[in-house]
Amino acid sequence: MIAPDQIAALFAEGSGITAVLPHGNGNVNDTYLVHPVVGRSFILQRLNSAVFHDPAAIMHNLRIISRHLAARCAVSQPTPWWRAVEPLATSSGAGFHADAQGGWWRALSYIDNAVAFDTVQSTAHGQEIGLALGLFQRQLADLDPALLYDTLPGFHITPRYLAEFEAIWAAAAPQTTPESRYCRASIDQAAPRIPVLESARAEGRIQERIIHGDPKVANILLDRTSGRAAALIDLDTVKPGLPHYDVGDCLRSACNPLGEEARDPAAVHFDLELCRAILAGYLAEAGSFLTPAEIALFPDAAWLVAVELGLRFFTDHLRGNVYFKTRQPEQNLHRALVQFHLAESIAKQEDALRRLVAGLSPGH
Ligand code: GN1
Ligand code: MG
Repeated sequence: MIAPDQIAALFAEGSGITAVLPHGNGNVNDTYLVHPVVGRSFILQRLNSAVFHDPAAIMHNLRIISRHLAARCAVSQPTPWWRAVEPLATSSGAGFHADAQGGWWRALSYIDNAVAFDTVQSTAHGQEIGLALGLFQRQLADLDPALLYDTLPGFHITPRYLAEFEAIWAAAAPQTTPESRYCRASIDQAAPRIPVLESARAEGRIQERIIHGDPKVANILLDRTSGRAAALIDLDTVKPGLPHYDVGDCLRSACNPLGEEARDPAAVHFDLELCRAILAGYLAEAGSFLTPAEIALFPDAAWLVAVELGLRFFTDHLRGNVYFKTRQPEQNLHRALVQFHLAESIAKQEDALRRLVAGLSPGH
């Protein structure tokens, strides 16, 4: 594979490179932090071409989104810590670099003095996570969706993942391990409720807005000094969609204190107090544009996105790990177990979760 050091130089405006370090734990793209001899550090990424097929569309969206966020901040800077990621061109002005092996590379501004975690560290952290998501959605609420390409058609349409899973399951060798059986049983149990959001959309009860698509804890930066929300990163899936997929993804990630790679999946649980902090932070920003009917579906969204991600991991396991990066062959099965246990924990606490959401609804 082509060394990232060679590519880094193309974005470094003629400067030499001091270091190129692997950065973060993303499951899709390869990410590096680059320190040039002269100038600011930046992020270098090789896009996963098995996932993203149109790097020019991705870079186009990124330019539109970062320009819009910067314009919103110029009119009204929401907090002193809030910043936006910007795409960086190569020294010859290109948006991305295609290497000789078909890899696509791009560079992004590095938000310095900021930090992200894989799990929520405190209720204050939870509140900032929620606030960041609400702020991001609010700042993009007036961006014309027609300006954005759909970088990943079908992303976050849960019934589509169920259909894909069933097709792969039917073609796969019989699965007999207790882990696979638990996943299969979880899916069977979840199936009747899987259309919950898509039905609400079809009936006109909820509407599309511009969403982030991947607001997991690790994609939300905090200012190191103040601990306050600094930025959302990983903007490749920003596009029109149901805000519930954002809320659900954020909750399924942030209310799971043991994390996505929990050693013991059966111990995974959904933490209601973290959920309260996250939604309080989120609604402080997003409460201004969401309707009560939208908010009432947040409990369903948390459960649904855990199921959806479980389906995606389990399907990828059955397919031979072609989408999510893995370090061990059983890793996607393990990740699926974590999400299905999380969904089970959410379902068990459903009444309390509904009361919590009702109590936080603006105007309650
Ligand atoms: C992937 O790229 P990363 O690691 O932030 C995935 C998300 C999943 C997440 C689970 C484009 O996100 O949908 O929720 O893994 N991104 C894509 O960790 O599929
Ligand atoms: Mg990503």
